[in-house]
Amino acid sequence: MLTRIDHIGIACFDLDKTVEFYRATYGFEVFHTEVNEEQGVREAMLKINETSDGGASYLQLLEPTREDSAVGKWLAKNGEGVHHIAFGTADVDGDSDAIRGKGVRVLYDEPRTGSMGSRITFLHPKDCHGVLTELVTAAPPATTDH
Ligand code: V0V
Ligand code: CO
Repeated sequence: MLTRIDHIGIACFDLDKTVEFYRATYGFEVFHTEVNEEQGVREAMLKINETSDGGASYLQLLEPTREDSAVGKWLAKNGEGVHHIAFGTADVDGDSDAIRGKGVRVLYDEPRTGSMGSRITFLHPKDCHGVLTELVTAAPPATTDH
């Protein structure tokens, strides 16, 4: 079951400048940054709010690490802007299977690694009225040994 907006993915040419815009304009601070080589992105997560299912909603600012990545290709064609929307679920495997069963193309056979150790998959934008749609299951909270 999809229970929240996990994030909105925004493609940008210059991550540092875009982060600074969101800080200076809205007061949003960076919660997390990482490079995801498989996806070809350098990203910053800005937490907007916590949600009632224990998760949170973020803006995900994305700068391509290579021109032939999904975000690199999209930027070259469209310029900066909203690239995808991501729904949060506790069960990305079950929800992808159910959605695939409705005839929507799910891009990965098995979910891959996303931001902050999450597991992610994508639905083809041509099957979703022009919206590249991601499904995310957040990593379980870190446990300690004591
Ligand atoms: C492409 N199209 C889009 C789109 N990207 N439409 C809406 N939103 C987008 N973001 C349209 C494009 O205009 C074309 O339509 C058609 O799809 C085929 O696009 P293409 O330029 O030929 O590109 P493809 O087919 O090589 O790749 C498109 C897909 C690719 C969606 C398959 O971008 C992909 O695999 N995306 C999933 C991975 C991804 O986006 N990773 C970056 C975020 P016309 O012109 O034919 O009508 S990583 C992330 O979110 C992480 C790590 C996270 O959340 O944790
Ligand atoms: Co994303």
